[in-house]
Amino acid sequence: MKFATRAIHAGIEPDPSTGAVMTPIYQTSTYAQTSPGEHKGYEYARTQNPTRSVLEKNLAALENGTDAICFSSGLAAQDAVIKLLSAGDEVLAVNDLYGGSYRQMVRVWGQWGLKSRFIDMYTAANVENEISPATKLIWIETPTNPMLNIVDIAAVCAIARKHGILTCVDNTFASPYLQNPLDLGADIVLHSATKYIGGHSDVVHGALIVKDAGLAQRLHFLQNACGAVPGPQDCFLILRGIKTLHLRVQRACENAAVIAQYLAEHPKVGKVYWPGFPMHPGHEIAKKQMRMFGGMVAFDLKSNSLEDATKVMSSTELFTLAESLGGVESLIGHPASMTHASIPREDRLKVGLTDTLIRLSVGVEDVEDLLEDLDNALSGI
Ligand code: P1T
Repeated sequence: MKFATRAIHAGIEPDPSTGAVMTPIYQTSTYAQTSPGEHKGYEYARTQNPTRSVLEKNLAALENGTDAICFSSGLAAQDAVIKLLSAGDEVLAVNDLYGGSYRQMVRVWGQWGLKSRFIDMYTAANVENEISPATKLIWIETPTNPMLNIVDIAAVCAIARKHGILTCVDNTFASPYLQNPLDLGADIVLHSATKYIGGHSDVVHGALIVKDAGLAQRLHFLQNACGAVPGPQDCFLILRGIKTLHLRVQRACENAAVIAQYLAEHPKVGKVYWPGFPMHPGHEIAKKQMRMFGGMVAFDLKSNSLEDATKVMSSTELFTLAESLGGVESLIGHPASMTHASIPREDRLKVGLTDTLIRLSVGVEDVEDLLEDLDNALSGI
């Protein structure tokens, strides 16, 4: 089955008890047993919920995996992956990533004796040089948040495999429609389904997808033992969002391409970050591993003035100033003070994340209106 068909049908059957075509919201915390241990496969809703089970089957199919394990947020999903490790182990993570992912690794897991090192992964060979005997997990995010750098998933995962190191790819910025890391050799795919997968900015949700039975079993255990599970209503909303994932992401990518080009030609705009530009250092790899180049664009102003950047971010009308991304509506954000404020300034600057960088999550509105909105905002500085 092709992607669009899988998005709508994979794992989804009419409800066995009523024939309901749309998966019902099983709003229950427990299930009746006929005698102790005799039940219909469902015992307690932290462990299993039918709405969640349908979503997990669907997500596994979208990432070409065998199992998906859903969580109450993307960061709860990350928390479960890191719990596969032990004190003294080391995570090698890409040096440009969501600020909350960094914060959890450093400020939470650091206290439990886990070391995280943030390295340049844009040349795969560099990863091999950085591996130490303690390295047990390689953490890839691609495209990265917010600089839109590209990591060669196949090359880095091949290196990791040679050294017996687990790999996790945060595929949030691409979505399963654009990129499927398990096919490229990754062990675990992570999504903040809050973003493109949900697609409507109305739910916080996370998921892990794997294709190894042992890994699936360990992650299912952690999901149940630690308990950061999503509620059935949230699972329903994510299932509903997925039905249009391919249409939404396709349009967001088309709009982002037009906007990136417009920004690159604007006299007041400095550097524009978007992997679809042929001169982007990761362009060839992006072409190889992604279906399109994504709906995220970041840029600096030529003036590098915080006052100007603030004015632009405060004066758009269709682009709402807000954290998050991947919804149908366009958002504008200031990584230095919002999504990446928990990363030390000197580390942000090392990867080019300036105090004035502006990030766009391009939605699926009419691109002419989006261009006019940006044009109005830029003409005010
Ligand atoms: O917010 P949550 O569902 O817990 O997901 C965290 C997360 C994980 N990975 C990536 C790449 C992310 O971008 C995020 C969340 N990011 C934002 C809220 C943001 O505006 O960048």
